[in-house]
Parts: sequence; C-alpha cells; structure tokens
Amino acid sequence: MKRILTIQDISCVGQCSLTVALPIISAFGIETAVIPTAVLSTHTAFQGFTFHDLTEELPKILKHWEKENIRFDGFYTGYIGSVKQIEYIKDIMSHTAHPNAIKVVDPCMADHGKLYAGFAEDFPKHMLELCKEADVIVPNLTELCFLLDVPYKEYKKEELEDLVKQMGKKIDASVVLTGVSFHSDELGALTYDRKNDKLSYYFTKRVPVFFHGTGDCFASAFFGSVVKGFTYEKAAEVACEFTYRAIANTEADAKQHWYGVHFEEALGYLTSLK
Ligand code: PXL
Repeated sequence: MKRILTIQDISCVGQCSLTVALPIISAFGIETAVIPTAVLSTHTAFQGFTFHDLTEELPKILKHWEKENIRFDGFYTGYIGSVKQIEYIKDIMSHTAHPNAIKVVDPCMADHGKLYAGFAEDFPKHMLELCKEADVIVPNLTELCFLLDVPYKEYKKEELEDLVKQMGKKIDASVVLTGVSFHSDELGALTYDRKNDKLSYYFTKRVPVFFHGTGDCFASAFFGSVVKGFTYEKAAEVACEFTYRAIANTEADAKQHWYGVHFEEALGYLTSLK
C-alpha cells in the first residue's frame, strides 16, 4: 500500500483541509499521514475563529521521522500556517521522499479575488516558491492571478489557456485550474500537462450555489487519483465528478450547511474507481 503525507491545517469545524483530505485520500486505499500546520476552531470564513500556529512542530516531526527512516510516495500541501513553514516543508519533502514521489501543491490562499483572512499581501510570492517544488499545482482563478501577478477578472478561453501555460512555464510544473466556466450551466477544470504540452478540459453540470471547501475536495480527489496512477487529465475528471457529487448532495441543505460540502456520500464513487 502506498503511503503519502498531506500538510495543511485542521479547522475543527468547517469541512475543509485535513478533515476532508484524510477521508478522501484514504478512500483510494492510500495510507494517509498528516502534518497539521495550525489548529483553528473553524475555517477563516467564520467570524472570530481561533488560530494556533504549529510552525515549530514541523522540524521536530522531521527529526523524529528521520530517526525512524519514514518515507512517503507522495506529498500534498494545502493551507500553510506561516511563511516560515514553506522552508520547513521543502526540508520535509527532500528528506522523506521515495524516488519518484509525486508532489501536489494547492496554493490555498485566496478566492473571489481576495486573499483569505490572515494572509499578508506578500504571501503569494512565498507560495510561488513552494509551487516551484511541485509536479502539479491546483489553483483557482484568484490564486492563479496572484501567482502570476495579473489582474483578477473574467478571461476568455484563449487567454485562460495562455495563463495556465505561463504558470506552468514559470514553475516548470503542470497546472490544473479549478472553477472554470464558459457557460452558466457548466463548471470544471482546465488541465495543462506540462510534460506533454497538452491542454484538456472537463466539465460537469454547475450547481448554482457557492460552498466553501470544494477546492480541498477537488485537490484531495485529484491527488488520490494521481497517486493511484491516473494521468493528470483523468485525475482532473475524477476530481470534477467527485466534487460535483459532493456539491449536489449539499444543494438542498445550502442555508444551514454553507461552510462546506456533504462529500461523505460521494466517497463510494472513489472507492469504486478501477
Ligand atoms: O478551504 C480552504 C481553507 C483551508 N483552511 C482554512 C481556510 C480555508 C478557506 O477559507 O480558512 C483555515
């Protein structure tokens, strides 16, 4: 059985980051180890959340793992608790990777044109450094714009394709842009496979409600698919289908359950993949 490491926060309530990554990646039959970057009472879209930074735990954890000779087949990073963690994460990856371990970075820091609460204006330039370590990154449009330092606005199809290629070139990695839509009734992802210099799209029906945490569901299902051996194109398809199912499951409960999606009933889709 493959063993991977995912590094992101624990938001105790909120259905995002580790509380979704752990069950979703496990559903692929992959052993999922974690490093929490911070503990929050809820994710940052709630008012008045608590935040306990775990930055200085990271080097201690690595020191112990080195003694135990612990290695991983893949890494998936999400919400980072501090700029300093980026150097620590690079260290952890370089000391604990099996040869050919796959590295997925979700530059989780922004949405709808704005950085998440708590991130300084210069955070994207630090996140860019972590992206350079990745084989593939999974930004939304806001994150892509911050990483490329271009305005956040609606882009035409050809412009978007040019932006993901620019991004891939800048970090020498593949790029899966999430939340892509050219018609009001569809939503999907644009994948730029850098090695094959190939673009591909996958769309599902759009559920006309916004929920938090869908990027984390997407990234977790994408990562699980890649570790399982699927191409980036196929992995993006699986992630779109899974996220669509999770969102559709939540639509009727949107008022009460605004903070995340009911992904649990969609896990069966992942366990049945061949
Ligand atoms: O879903 C992304 C995410 C992860 N972790 C924390 C967040 C968010 C989005 O708001 O606040 C703490």
